Amino acid sequence: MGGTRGMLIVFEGLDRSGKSTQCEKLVQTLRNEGEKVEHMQFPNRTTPIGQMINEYLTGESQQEDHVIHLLFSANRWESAQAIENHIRAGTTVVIDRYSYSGCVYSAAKQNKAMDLEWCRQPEEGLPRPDLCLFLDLSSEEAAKRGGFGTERYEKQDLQARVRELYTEMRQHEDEREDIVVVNAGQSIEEVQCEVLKVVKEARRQLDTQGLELRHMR
Ligand code: ADP
Ligand code: FDM
Ligand code: MG
Repeated sequence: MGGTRGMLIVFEGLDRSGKSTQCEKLVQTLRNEGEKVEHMQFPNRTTPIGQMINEYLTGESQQEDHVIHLLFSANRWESAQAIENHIRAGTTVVIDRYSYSGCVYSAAKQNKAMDLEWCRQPEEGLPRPDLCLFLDLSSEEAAKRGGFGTERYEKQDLQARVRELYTEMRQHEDEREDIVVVNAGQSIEEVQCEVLKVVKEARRQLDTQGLELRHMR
């Protein structure tokens, strides 16, 4: 894979849909092909904001719903310039969760006016992924991969709403264009193979169109 700029590739999906597994594999595959690749994940729990998010997720602290939403977004903004710099320098950035998680998990709380549209606002201006691979798995199938952990959002009813909202989010024209649904119920190798095919096709399109890095709008 050549090209003048790096790609911005995001993995999304429910808990245990295989995001971390597939992120790792894609990063390795692309690196083996000689591509420069940066592997990131959100939340990035290493920054001061990320530590606040971590305490919230583990239940050590409480946050008002709007406040934690904005902290998750701020945690992406902290890395926005670094992401752009990598892409412009020809490094592909592969990210485990991004703005899509930011919107659907907050909107799933059903806190009055905090709908998808409200939740999306602070994301506007962030680097726009060239491709979002949505690893699609029912919450029942996900449950077979091990019980829920102890973090705040690992609850059946919330997960079910999150899955519906991921679908609803694809009504936004940019999201419809960027998100590719992959059946995450296949074997790890089959998912990996499909992911790679989709990534190569996106790379081809980007190269033929000479597309600049865009921003969320
Ligand atoms: P996520 O990051 O989306 O929460 P993980 O990649 O951590 O998901 O995977 C969750 C669990 O499911 C891990 O134990 C992993 O080994 C397993 N797993 C991942 N992909 C598959 C797959 N395609 N089929 C079966 N098990 C899988
Ligand atoms: N999450 C993640 C959000 O609620 N908003 C966000 O912006 C992001 C990036 O945090 F429950 C939620 C989604 C998930 C948790 O879990 C992070 P992992 O296991 O680190 O992906
Ligand atoms: Mg994970």
